[in-house]
Amino acid sequence: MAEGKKSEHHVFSHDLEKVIKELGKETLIEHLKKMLLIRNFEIRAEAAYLQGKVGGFFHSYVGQEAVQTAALATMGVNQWWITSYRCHALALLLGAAPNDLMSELYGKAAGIAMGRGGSMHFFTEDLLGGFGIVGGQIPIATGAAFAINYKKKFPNITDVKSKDVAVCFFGEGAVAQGSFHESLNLASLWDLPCIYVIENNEWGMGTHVDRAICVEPIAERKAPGYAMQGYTFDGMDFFNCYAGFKHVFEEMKKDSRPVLIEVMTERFKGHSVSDPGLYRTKENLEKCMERDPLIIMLKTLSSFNMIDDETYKALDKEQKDIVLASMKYADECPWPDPIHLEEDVFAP
Ligand SMILES: Cc1ncc(C[n+]2csc(CCOP(=O)(O)OP(=O)(O)O)c2C)c(N)n1
Repeated sequence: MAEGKKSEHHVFSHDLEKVIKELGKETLIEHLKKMLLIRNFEIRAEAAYLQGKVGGFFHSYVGQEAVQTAALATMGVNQWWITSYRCHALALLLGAAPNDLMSELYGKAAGIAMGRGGSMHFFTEDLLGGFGIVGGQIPIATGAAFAINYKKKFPNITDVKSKDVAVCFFGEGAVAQGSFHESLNLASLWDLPCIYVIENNEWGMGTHVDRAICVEPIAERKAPGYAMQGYTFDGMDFFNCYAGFKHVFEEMKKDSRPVLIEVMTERFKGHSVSDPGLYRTKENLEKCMERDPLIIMLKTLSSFNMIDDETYKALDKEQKDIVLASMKYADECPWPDPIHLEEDVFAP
């Protein structure tokens, strides 16, 4: 990257003791359990893929667990949520049952999309979907934020839910798309309560961010161009993300101004299950894994005497068992009847 195009990130500064005190041991353990569920789900579903039980695409969220867990911990389920094809974690966090999600991956009738959507198309009542088109979810989140304001203006409209914000996750690869820039322009122009979250894991398939995006830090430098606030969070640290999302959420409830956040994170796996990641050195990956979000969470909670290694292992096993049970469930589920194949298809 040419000189001047890259400058230092200013990571949101947080008060760890304040976050620990605010959430308390019980709630923090619940969030740790969610991160462990995501990790176990991803690892075992990928193993099932390699055994030929799962078809289609498969993009793992391993390494990025702290980001969406912290966002949900701050804003709660009742917002509009939307993300890319890397969508398993968000569905789990929004309360989808592991059995239903695993069955979807297995292509079974009991799947959350009746086995017709697969890995990239998880959804719930509040999750507007996983999206396969890079940047495709950004205008949809912008529209959801528009609906939030519209409902406030016309409260008698009964078929639109009341929410505070729309939260849109996408990779740094999507920042080069026109849909990103058009959405930010409209969101700023119309004061739409949308939180745009760039999950910068440095790689868009095999392309490094330095070869794809013209300036860094992305949010800090691009947001002012749309008269928006831009932030950088440490995506490996649940506590930093929690404090950052909380700040943004509280500000947005006051002024309804959109916000752009760049979360610095790492994916520990290839882009998808079929990517051996040959563009990345083993040393680089090992270095990134030293900042595993689960280990950071464990170490932090241990330093506040909230957990010990034995308890952590027991929690991990508990979540692993939930996932193993979901695999057994999916295995035993019937296949969908082909007669349903064309149902719910809205394209003309
Ligand atoms: C419009 C469009 N162009 C290209 C692709 C192929 N593609 C799929 S994922 C991807 C990389 C996206 O990387 P990033 O946005 O950083 O997200 P990440 O996979 O790292 O989460 C590309 C180019 C696509 N799906 N959609």
